[in-house]
Amino acid sequence: MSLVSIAREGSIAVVTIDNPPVNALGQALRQQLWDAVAALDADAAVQAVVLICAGRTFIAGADVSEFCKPPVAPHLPDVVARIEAAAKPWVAAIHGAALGGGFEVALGCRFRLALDSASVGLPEVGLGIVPGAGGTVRTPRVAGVVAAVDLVTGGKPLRAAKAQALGLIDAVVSGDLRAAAIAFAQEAITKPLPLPASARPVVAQEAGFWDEQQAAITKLAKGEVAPLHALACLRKATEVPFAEAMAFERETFLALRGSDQAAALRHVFFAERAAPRPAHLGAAQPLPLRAAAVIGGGTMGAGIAAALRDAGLPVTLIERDAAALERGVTNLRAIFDGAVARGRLTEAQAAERLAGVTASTDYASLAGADLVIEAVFEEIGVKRAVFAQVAAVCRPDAVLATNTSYLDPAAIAQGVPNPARFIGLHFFSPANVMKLLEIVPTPDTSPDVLATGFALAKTLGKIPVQAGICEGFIGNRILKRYRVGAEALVRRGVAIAAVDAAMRGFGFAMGPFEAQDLGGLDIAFLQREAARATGQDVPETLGDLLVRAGRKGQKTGGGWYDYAPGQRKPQPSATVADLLADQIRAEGQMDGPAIAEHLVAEMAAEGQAILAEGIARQPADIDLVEIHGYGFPRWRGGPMFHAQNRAG
Ligand code: 3H9
Repeated sequence: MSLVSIAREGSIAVVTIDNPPVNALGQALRQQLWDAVAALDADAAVQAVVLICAGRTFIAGADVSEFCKPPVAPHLPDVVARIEAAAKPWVAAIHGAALGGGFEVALGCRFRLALDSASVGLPEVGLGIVPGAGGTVRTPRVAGVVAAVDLVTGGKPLRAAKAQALGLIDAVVSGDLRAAAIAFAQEAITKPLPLPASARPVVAQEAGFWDEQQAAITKLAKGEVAPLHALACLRKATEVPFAEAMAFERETFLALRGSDQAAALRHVFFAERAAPRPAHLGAAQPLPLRAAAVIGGGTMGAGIAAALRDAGLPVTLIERDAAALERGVTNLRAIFDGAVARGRLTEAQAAERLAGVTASTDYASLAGADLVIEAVFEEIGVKRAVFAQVAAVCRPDAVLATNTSYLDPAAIAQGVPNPARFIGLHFFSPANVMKLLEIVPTPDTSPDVLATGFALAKTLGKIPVQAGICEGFIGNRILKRYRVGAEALVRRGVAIAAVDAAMRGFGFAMGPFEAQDLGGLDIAFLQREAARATGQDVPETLGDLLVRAGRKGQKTGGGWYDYAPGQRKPQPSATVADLLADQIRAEGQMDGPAIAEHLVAEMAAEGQAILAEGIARQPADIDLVEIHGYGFPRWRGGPMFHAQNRAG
């Protein structure tokens, strides 16, 4: 099959790659590119070559699905070298994204031209590898060492204008990219050519620069190894000749490609891409979402409203009275102000986001909404009363969603006319930041409404995972098991701080007890109390003992730990040791890795139960929930992937 075609515009050849969906550099494409260079070198009528791609993007990188197989020639570094050494200058014409191997091909071209909407980058560290076709060796020669360190170790793509300012792109154009690239090439051949990237000098840095970078990256990486290897490759590129640095990069790339971390990150890469389009949705068609509404302006409701506004949807915010509404708008304003303070939004953008919110205490303002998301107090009577009012004013086809995290959405939907349009949409706090959206259909939810939940996730830039109905759905159910497991270790005599340190050592930002202190112990306590009040047998937890003693976490000055006033650093607590003393048996210690493996195995065991009950559809969904909702280290692949790998 032909993935590469060649056309002529006078003395300029236009090489077009057409390898949907993202022009990834599989073996066949590499071979055809190699052959194209040879053919054009041999063609005396050609003076320059434009390399352009069909479809949605320039080359998005190496074909990641080939990474679990042995490499087959021609290898990408050789293809890039072949383009760089071509007898005629090549001009990369970039639209969409030039990523990884795609950008490395562009760096092999003598010139790079990009549409103003395009981006370029070296995201390989996100896949647990380093660039393997010269990215770490050519980038510092083209853009300088500091920019190269950012691009390669951070993995974040740059917009065309920024890339041009750094020298990574020669020209940014708008409109007809092909015509602009041909004109650029025609002009370029009238002037002396710049040196190829490999022949450009690179400025060596002081050892102190590399030490500083290493310290900063180690802190951020929390056990992820690729960014540090990427730094080592960049350092090498400044210290040894080009060919030697290329050999070092290749060796590092191949070693990492076969590593556990890379396998885990590939698993997450493909799981994330499969998540928005689960096969079982079949031909179901999402309903149009033009206007949304949120009931409740607390932390969750305001966060959801902000997420909807960030996606450009007009939002109606409903609260029960003027004072509550005022608080809701204040919460929303605080979110946008925070984004301004962090440089994410301009003042004008923040004002525009807020202006798109219609705040009201009158349910009648929901008449035009396509989607209403309820985020009120977690009490079934309150929620049912809300939906009675919502249903009375909304269009009969408006999608009605509850953001409940523990209640049964089917029970909340009781009494709602046309329950086929009812669904659970469980956001995670802060809802405008956290990527996970658990989608919980009831037995009555129609396929189109389910598809609408997935479409909403895409609009909001979130990762959707479908969950069945059980207490806590997927994520909070596993969280409960994790916490029970952590408490069981403490009862066996493992120090609270040792459990937290072990989970940080595994790659979590926080351990289970520190996290509870931050979020507050009282919410889960109240849930257990409510269950006890209905006669359920809910054993007393260690957390219950702390809450009963007034220790609800950081907000009360202490929970599992003590906190000095105004400080967030947890200090082991003598009070807690006293409170829990008669619950703790001194059965011996476990080391950090053993603690972490034990608790992750607990999560995976709950995950297995969840799968067996049909609450989750596949193990990868559970991994996505844990990674995007609960801080499970991405480079470990999620609890199910981790458990499966250890088992076999
Ligand atoms: C690399 O380049 C290593 C080199 O340095 C060294 C080599 C020696 N491979 O994301 P989407 C599939 S490492 C295979 O939904 P969008 C994806 O699975 C690579 N498949 O599209 C999906 O398949 P399906 C460095 C890939 O428009 C379909 O394409 N590059 C690859 O939202 C659509 O994907 C990267 O890490 C791939 N490289 O976003 C870039 N990429 O339809 C990774 C995508 O069957 N890619 N697929 O589910 C991206 O970031 C986005 O795909 C992109 C488009 C922004 C390009």
